[in-house]
Amino acid sequence: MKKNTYYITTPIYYPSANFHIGHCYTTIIADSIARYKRMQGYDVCFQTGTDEHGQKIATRAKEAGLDPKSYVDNIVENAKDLWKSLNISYDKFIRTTDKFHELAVQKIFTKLYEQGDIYKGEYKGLYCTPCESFWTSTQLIDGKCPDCGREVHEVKEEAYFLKLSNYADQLVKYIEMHPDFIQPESRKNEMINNFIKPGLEDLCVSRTSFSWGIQVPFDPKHVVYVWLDALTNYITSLGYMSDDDTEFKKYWPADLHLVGKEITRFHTIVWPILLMALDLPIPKQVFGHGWLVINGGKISKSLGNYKDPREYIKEYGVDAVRYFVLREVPFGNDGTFSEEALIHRTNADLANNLGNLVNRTISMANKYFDGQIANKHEKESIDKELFDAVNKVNQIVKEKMELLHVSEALESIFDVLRRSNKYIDETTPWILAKDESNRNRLETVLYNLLESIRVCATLLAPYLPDTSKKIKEQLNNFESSDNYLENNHYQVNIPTPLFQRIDKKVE
Ligand code: ME8
Repeated sequence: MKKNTYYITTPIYYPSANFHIGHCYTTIIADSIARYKRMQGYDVCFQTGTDEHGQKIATRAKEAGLDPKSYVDNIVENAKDLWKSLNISYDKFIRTTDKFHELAVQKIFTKLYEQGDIYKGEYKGLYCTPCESFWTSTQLIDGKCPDCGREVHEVKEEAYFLKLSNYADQLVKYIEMHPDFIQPESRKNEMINNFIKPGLEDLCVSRTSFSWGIQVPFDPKHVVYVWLDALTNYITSLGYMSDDDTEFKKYWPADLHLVGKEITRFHTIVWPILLMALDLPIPKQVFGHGWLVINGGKISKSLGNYKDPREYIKEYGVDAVRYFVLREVPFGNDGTFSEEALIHRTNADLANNLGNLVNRTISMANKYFDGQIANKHEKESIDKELFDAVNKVNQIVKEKMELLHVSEALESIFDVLRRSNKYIDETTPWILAKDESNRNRLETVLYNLLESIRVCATLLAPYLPDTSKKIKEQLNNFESSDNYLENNHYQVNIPTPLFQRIDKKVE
């Protein structure tokens, strides 16, 4: 049977400096969604990558005394290592310096030129180099770039333009007919009211003032504007405009482009218009999430106000970092990253709630039954609430994940863990253990707890893959049903703590 496909992407990040926790944020969320969809049986293509051309990279490379390609090679290697240490399960990693991408971009540019969607003119205007964005004077805020607040400078050059204006009506119609296309809702209104309705100016899509980019094939003093180069990554990686477009036919249109809010504009205006001009289907959804901020400000490569995320992984464990990022910020909003908050979350949820539950239950199974537990079916009414919680949670997770409410999906699993800890307090196994006549009830109680832990571990796999695996190893049970089973059987291992409590004070 043919499986349903699911194509999910992160932005392709600028390798202008090593990545920070903000890049990890998007990538970890995308990874959890990709893993969740795989668990649901989808044929998933999860793509990330790097956006390597443009003036900003060229300048950085020069400052570092390297040619641009060697400069980005180092950063890409570092990024791949970071993704490995975060257990990011991407299927594809595209670099815009990949030859197949460069060739496809040239073909796309030529096609759009030949059919009249791209034309030659003169560009006079304002440019923000860090954002690689053009602005009109009315779009500036206090004379500065409205995205990053930095200086813009005037540029004047012969350039090619993409006729965005030709497609504005079609775009508005598309957005109105497809309410899920731009999410969350607030961003959709912002796009329509602030950008599309006031009128779309044609977009400058080539530059002549620097050479680190993809050459316009029929006019080689021009390089393709970095955003046109970058956006098309989502289709070139699948073989669009190449000899083998099997994957393109299989996975396109994308199900989800996950992006930060500041680049929603490119993904919901420029990108669909490019696709309309190419006569290709529009992605099903663009989700523009909020930012992780540090001390009230955006974490920024150019401000350098951050630590290498691997330091947190080394100190607190990969799943502590994944959990924090997934759980702390309601998806769509901004959230604050701090080491203190990371420690707090790890202690409260991972060490106390999850870790203690697993440790206490497996210890008791060993202590009272040499680790061998079967269901003795000696139920009591007090069990009902736990059963209900365990049997409902997969449905809750499913509903939350369909809305991309990842934080709430995780919360619902942790509610069951909390409920299970409460069940230990209610059933007091250590008191049951004192009386031989309670033996079957005691075994039933431990069985119920092991089933709850197993179901939660199964559901946690997309978010905390290492921890999920460790729990299943400790349970010595890899049954993947996400419901309470009546006749499972356990021969548990000796428990080892999943998370250590962290007592460190952060300055
Ligand atoms: O914009 N909080 O690359 P970029 C949350 N190359 N997410 C953050 C973040 C933060 N503090 N900082 C960065 C580009 N991100 C282009 C993209 S796509 C065709 C081209 C994440 O390196 C977030 O996803 O500046 C944001 O959109 C992206 O990194 C920007 O990465």
